[in-house]
Amino acid sequence: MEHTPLRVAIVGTGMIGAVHRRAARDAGADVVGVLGSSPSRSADFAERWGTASAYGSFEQVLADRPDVVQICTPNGSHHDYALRAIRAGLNVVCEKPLAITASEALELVEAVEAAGVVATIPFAYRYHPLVRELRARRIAGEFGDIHLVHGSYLQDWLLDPLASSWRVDAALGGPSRAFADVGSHWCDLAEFISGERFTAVSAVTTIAYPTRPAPSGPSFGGAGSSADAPRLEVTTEDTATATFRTASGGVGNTVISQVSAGRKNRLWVEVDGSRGSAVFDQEAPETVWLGHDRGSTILNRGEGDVSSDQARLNLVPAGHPMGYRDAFSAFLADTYAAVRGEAPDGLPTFADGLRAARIIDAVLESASSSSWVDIQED
Ligand code: INS
Repeated sequence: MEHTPLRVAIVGTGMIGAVHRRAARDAGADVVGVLGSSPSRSADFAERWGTASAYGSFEQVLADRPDVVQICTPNGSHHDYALRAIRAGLNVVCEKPLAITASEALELVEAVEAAGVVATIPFAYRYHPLVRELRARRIAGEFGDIHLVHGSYLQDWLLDPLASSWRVDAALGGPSRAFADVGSHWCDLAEFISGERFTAVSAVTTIAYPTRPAPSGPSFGGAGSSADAPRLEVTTEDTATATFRTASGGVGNTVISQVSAGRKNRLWVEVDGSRGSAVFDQEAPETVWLGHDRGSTILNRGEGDVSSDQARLNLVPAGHPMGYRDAFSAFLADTYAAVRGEAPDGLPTFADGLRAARIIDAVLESASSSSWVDIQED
């Protein structure tokens, strides 16, 4: 059915703001305005992105009454922007982490309930068709009882000791970096595919370099830095390893890093059960590995008995590669469907963002106390 396009405002013009803008258009929205870190940056991006409005302030965003506000600013500002938008009765998409503490994330969830708005978080990897295929097969019992969930999310952009950005500055990025930025994706995807719930964690974190150049450039975006820039003391982790207990008595394990040479977005989840195993690899999302009693097979997207959940997300015929951009726009399309009153299955909401914030808090607490920490439930 054709709908009148929803009016979307984008707050933040960095790398992820650009992803939101493109995906919003792919999902059929009208991107009506942009707020950057300064009026001139708003004007610059309004021209580049072809939006009608270049907002001078967040008040102007609220006054424009867009159908959805998409928040893509540094982590430390998410809570404030999201809360103001929710209290103004606007629907929100907010980047992860929702807030830099679990208690602030809980405040957002409560505000969403009070306001009755739609509020989602881009755990967009849930929208790869083969992720849905594995989830559907797990629900149908193909893998049996899940006793082990493991994998990693590895990047290398902070291997360079001169690399810096707001993400490295705890005042802007929050007390967790690698785990909040990409470990949160791993946990969400691992629980989504496996259906397991992590109940407690034992974590170790490390920092590769004690100082980095202080980030320069616009606080919403740029990764600028130089050798003679003032030094910033680094207090957030470059690596985290975490072992989890699962609700059904199994175990989970992940390795999270932003200092692993050659790794870009190596998000990888393996689920091992009593009847079979499965692997999803984000850098090769058109195939999954299946382990079974006869050995192993590679399943291509679109092949075999395609689940209805996979079929819904298969936008192009098998053999024409789909990927990150399609997953992101499918996530936004479901967000917009929810704004229109539908209830799409598997849509990541602020409740999932709170879940991630609680896991992040527990990881940091475990690492600093060298002990097992329970992950808070409702
Ligand atoms: C990654 C990736 C993730 C995003 C992270 C980023 O490169 O694009 O989807 O959430 O912030 O570091």
